[in-house]
Amino acid sequence: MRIDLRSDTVTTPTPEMRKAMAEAEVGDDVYGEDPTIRRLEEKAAGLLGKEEGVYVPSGTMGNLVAVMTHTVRGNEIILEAESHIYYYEVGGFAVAAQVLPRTIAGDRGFFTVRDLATNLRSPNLHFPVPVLVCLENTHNRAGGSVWPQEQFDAVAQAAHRAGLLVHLDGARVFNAAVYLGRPAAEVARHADSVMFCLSKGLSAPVGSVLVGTKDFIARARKNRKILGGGMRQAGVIAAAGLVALDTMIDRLAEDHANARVLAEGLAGIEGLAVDLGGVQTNMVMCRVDGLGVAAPDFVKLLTSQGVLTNAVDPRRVRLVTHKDVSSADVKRALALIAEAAKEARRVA
Ligand code: TLP
Repeated sequence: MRIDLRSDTVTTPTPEMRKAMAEAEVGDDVYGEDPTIRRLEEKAAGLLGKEEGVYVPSGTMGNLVAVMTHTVRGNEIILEAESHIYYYEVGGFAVAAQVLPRTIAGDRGFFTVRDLATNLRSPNLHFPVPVLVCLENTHNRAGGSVWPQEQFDAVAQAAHRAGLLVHLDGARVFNAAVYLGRPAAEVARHADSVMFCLSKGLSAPVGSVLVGTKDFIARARKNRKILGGGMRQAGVIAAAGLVALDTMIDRLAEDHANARVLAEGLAGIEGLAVDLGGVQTNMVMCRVDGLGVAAPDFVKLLTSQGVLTNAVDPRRVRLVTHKDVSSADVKRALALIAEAAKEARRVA
């Protein structure tokens, strides 16, 4: 049996989710008549401490709707240079929202109040108007790192003082909350809007929720419609999202514990290197250059052994734990990876 460590997006719905999906009460959500979606949106808003929510098909659409709703054409948005919105969302902010990015190089995905201040140019005829700061927690390309809460709050408050709004790409905000031992509402307290995914560690098959003020969500609904995200009787999938929020948040701690074991095991394999201090949630970034092979080649070798991973750049492989990877799978994966590393070193 293969062990799929490519992403927590590969998780499959639980039996309880499938049952809830089969029995979901539905209606036409474009008319606001799907009771299951309405329940999901309310619950999501409550958990994040915001007024309202809107269900969207994907995290990418949730982030894009947020950017479209907070900005007008020609505005500037400020993002960390390796952020998902900037790096992995096909430049949707430029295509659909027609805004310009200003990127800040972060440390483990985070930047400081000072970094923000340096990047906020004083108003000038020549400059686009900055209106939005996007933060990511946990930070994907930094390896699932969690913003220190004081730093997150300080940056968000500094953005507000400068008259900017704050959007949180909280695809994995519940992983951050579990790591910090705080409610997600507290983690996201200073964000004006938050997008989080039901379809990652929480294991629902589809969907994300964007939350914010009542007025923001009303405008976001229109932008979701523009993007074709009005999904009619989507209560059948939202039902799984409700089960995810009821049953899958606390168990993320298991994924974090498995990631820690995985990271420590990898760090002990000759030719591999892991920054153990950076492993906080369910991801491990593993440097493979010590093997003398490029990350995509090592990924191919691992795949042939039944261990699925992703290369995130020429030197790093990402491994993600989730509910369909047990602690026994982690042990087995480590043994297979150790063999593959030996083989890679032999041929290099
Ligand atoms: N991330 C995926 C890939 O796109 C890289 C993954 O496997 O990790 N924000 C963050 C921080 C994300 O990690 C992702 C997905 C998204 C947004 C987009 O979510 P979806 O895939 O639902 O569009």
